[in-house]
Amino acid sequence: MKSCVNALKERFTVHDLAGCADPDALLREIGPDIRGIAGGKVSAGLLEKLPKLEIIAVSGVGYDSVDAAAARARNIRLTNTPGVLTDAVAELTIGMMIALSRRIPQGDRFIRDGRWPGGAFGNWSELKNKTLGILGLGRIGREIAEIATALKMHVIYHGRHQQPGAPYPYYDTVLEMARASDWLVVIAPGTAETNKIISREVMQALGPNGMLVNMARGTMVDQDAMIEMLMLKQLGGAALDVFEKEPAVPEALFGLDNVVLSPHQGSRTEETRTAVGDLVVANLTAHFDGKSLISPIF
Ligand code: 8YV
Repeated sequence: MKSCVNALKERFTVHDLAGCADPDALLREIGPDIRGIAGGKVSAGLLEKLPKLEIIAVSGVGYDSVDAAAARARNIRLTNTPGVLTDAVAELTIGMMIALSRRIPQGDRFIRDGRWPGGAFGNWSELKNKTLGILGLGRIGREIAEIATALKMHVIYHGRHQQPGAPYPYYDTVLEMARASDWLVVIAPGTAETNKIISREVMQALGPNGMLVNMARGTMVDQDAMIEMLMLKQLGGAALDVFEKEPAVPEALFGLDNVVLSPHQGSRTEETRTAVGDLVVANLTAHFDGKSLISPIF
């Protein structure tokens, strides 16, 4: 975000590693002096080239792009941007659900392709009275639950722990929750623990009328099994904002009419990316001013 880079430049000497032609050459030159990172992918290999690194400020809520264990081992601080993107992601989630249940992108194509005069588009399904299983009742999950409740859906959830005071039935396993769900929204952190948590078995439990919505990380779904099941109509549909190896999206998905695709844009609004950038800058500034971090992971 331009406003974030400008704000950083006011206070720090900024180098654009992601946008430069020869990152290795730049790293050799400036790596030994770098004390902070704003956003980006941070591997253990990159960390080795940055001996003076003190802080990594991730521009998003998920920090799976950072080797957090390697950073922690060196006492490097890590921050993310919780809170400021909650509403944008929740809005898009509900938008993707309505788009899939009513086939909104497909209806748009139907008209553009001149197919309407040839016959009606068809009757689809609505969200009202359906059961929505939420995997991950964190900030975003709770916001989705509230909007879904207003849309007259019945919310249930699974996560690592039952949440005291949450007004929705809790399921001990994602499999049990999938059995009870018409819709399953994935909105938990992508970690080693949640890798492929949406397995073939879970999708079978969701079933031929079940709808899968992934707003978290592509790695959390068995993507090959999902594609096969969508093709065979063993899974009713999928609304996907994230994929296993972005920006590569399997072409097998392109021809499926029970799928809605989105290019990882949950938090991509001007308002939210500005707020995310502001929080990145605020964390870095706090650190180098010797003040408490605003949103530390550690
Ligand atoms: C970011 C996200 O765009 O916050 C997250 O976890 O997925 C998105 O908001 C992404 O992490 C890239 O920075």
